[in-house]
Amino acid sequence: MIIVKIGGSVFSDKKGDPENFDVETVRRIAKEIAGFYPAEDFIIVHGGGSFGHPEAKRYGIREGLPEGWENAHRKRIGFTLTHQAMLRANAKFIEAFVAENLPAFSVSTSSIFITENGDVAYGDVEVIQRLVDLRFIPVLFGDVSIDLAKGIEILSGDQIITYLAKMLEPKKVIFLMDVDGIYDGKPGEGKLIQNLRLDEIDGLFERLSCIASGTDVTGGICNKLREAKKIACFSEVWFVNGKVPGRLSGAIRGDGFGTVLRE
Ligand code: ATP
Ligand code: IP8
Repeated sequence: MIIVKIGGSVFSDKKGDPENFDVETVRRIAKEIAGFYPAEDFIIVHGGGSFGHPEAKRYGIREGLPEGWENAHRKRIGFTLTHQAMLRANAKFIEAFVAENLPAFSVSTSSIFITENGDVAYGDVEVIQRLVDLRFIPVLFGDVSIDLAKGIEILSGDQIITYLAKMLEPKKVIFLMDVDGIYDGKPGEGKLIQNLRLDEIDGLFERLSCIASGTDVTGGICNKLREAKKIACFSEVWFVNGKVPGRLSGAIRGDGFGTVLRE
């Protein structure tokens, strides 16, 4: 089993118009996956990109559910609208995969996961495992979540993958990004790290100014690396450029260009 995270930066321009979707890139990613399916099982998780993030920010979903009817009511509406935006992104993914003759099946993240401060506290992976057993390709997504501590939260696609990797032990997790892999500085300034060992990650946190060993890192590449550090205990982790044709196939085969993180 291979889990592929399609980052928001790959399928949309996060700084562009709301709900922009790069259908050509997603069709090409689906085509690359079709080259390995059904010999290989896949689970897809996609990020929020220009769909979930603007709504989540507008309504301050990460602040949780406040006291007082009026404020809480506005947040409930925002919670619903953020989820609907993600459902629209997800529908576009399913359409693109089905157009490449892949049995992609939408699994609504917020219906099977409950978080505690953004990390998965409960997850029902039975449906996902059975879909895979039946040769479907489950497609999950970063989403809103019911949260045990804050009432409501955002569950990032990267956090979902950590939980799935722990429960399902895939042989590989592949993060598709809009850069060639993990750099030891800002992309464009730093050097691409092609081979990364688990015991080198804490040093990288410091170099990238993420807060030391990981508990307080926020967003972006730091959050991705924090999750990757956990995933690497269960599976090989690849970071490759999803915008460049062939890079995903290379990571699936194991001879790709990008960053590979091993224990
Ligand atoms: P999302 O989490 O919304 O789905 P994503 O998976 O595409 O998005 P981001 O959180 O946007 O990923 O993180 C990837 C971005 O991190 C890249 O676009 C890159 O520009 C930026 N970045 C910053 N520092 C680094 C670094 N040292 N190595 C690699 N990428 C970096
Ligand atoms: O882009 C965020 O998921 P991510 C999902 O994987 C929402 O972090 C709803 C903003």
